[in-house]
Amino acid sequence: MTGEEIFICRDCTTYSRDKIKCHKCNSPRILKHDELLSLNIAHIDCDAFYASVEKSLNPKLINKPVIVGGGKRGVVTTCCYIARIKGVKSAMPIFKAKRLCPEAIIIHPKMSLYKRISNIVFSKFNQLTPLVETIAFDEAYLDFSGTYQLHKKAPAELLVGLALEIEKQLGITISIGLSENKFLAKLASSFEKPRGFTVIGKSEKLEFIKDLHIKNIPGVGPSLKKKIEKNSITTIDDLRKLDKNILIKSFGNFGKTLWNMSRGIDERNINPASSRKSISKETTFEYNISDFNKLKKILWLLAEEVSEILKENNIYSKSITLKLKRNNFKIVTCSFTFLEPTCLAENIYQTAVLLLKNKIEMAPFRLIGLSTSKFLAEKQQSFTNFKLDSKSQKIEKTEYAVDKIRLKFGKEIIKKGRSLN
Ligand code: TTP
Ligand code: MG
Repeated sequence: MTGEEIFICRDCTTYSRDKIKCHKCNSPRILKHDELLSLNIAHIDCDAFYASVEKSLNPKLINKPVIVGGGKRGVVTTCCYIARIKGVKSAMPIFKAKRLCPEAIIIHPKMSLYKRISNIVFSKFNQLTPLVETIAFDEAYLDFSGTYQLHKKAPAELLVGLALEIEKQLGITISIGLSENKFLAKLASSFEKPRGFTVIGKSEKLEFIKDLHIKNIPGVGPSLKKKIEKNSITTIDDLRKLDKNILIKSFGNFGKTLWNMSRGIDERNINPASSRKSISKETTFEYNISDFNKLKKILWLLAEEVSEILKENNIYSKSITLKLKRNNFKIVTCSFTFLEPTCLAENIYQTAVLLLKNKIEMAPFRLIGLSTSKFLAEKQQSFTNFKLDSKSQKIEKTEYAVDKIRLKFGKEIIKKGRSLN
């Protein structure tokens, strides 16, 4: 190692004087590294996410093996680390999991609950940096470049505080990887799960990656893996020995990426979904349409598509715009600002119908489009004071229940009457 080692206590966030125990709280959980103050890219993944949420809501489950899954497909969606010790894994048939861990408590997934907790976790990410790239419900990249000016704290210190806050408020744990790019940060976060915090600095990155299998490189899927392995290349170190031009000749543009990654170089930026200005969907008709009910049906399909993208990206929209192209090719638009930001198809649809109603006398139309904009990464209320009126609650509950079923059985399994001909 080079430079001076920095120590941060992971239990009280103090800059410790001692690398073995915190001088303030005596905790042995000391984060230490000589590049701790200069690394900006973090990857965060919640530990056994669905199972941890279940445990956080039912203290009786805390020391028990918990499996989330079951249902028609009968597989393990995820399980806690106690069940993992017994060999239970995601995607394993439940009957097999029960054989390995007969005492396991099996819980059916509650997607809307996990989604809400995920929203709270992401709102905490967004308080630290605007550059948050959502990868999954429980996983994101965070870019802390430039945040020192805002917080007067190094990313490592902010991240230690974040992990403690999430544990205290939500009763779940996260694992953190901190490095100079996405590839290394992601490897780091998986290194000492659960409740891990791994730092990969410039000085040790080659040592860290050299023995890893090439499948750890982002973009190396099963078929590319086979192709690379044909040349007796299995580890990242094997790959690093290959000439750049040979890699480019064999793998095109991705050859350059492979050359870079094998040296721990990753040029990908962090892409926050909320930097998108708008999410739009539109349909051009074969024949012009004047019929209000027909147009409403199409609006519902568009609202569902837009809503799906919002939900996938964990974002809420404050504004909606209806676009109509008239018979004479002139485009008419009208917008509405929601009182409460939304990602629900039902809310988007109902508002779009009102907008359409105001413009229906301009029919026939050749095209209809829906666009949402002014995004927020959260719903503006905290989880605890989250109170919708009972009708809105019912809409939200129903929609998330439908999403959950579609996630499991495919989109076609449930269709609203209004979308059918
Ligand atoms: P993961 O982050 O892959 O898994 P995890 O959080 O349960 O465990 P860990 O990160 O500690 O290894 O996935 C996040 C959630 O996504 C998980 O809790 C359940 C869900 N999930 C599925 O629905 N299907 C799957 O195949 C997997 C792996 C996860
Ligand atoms: Mg996870």
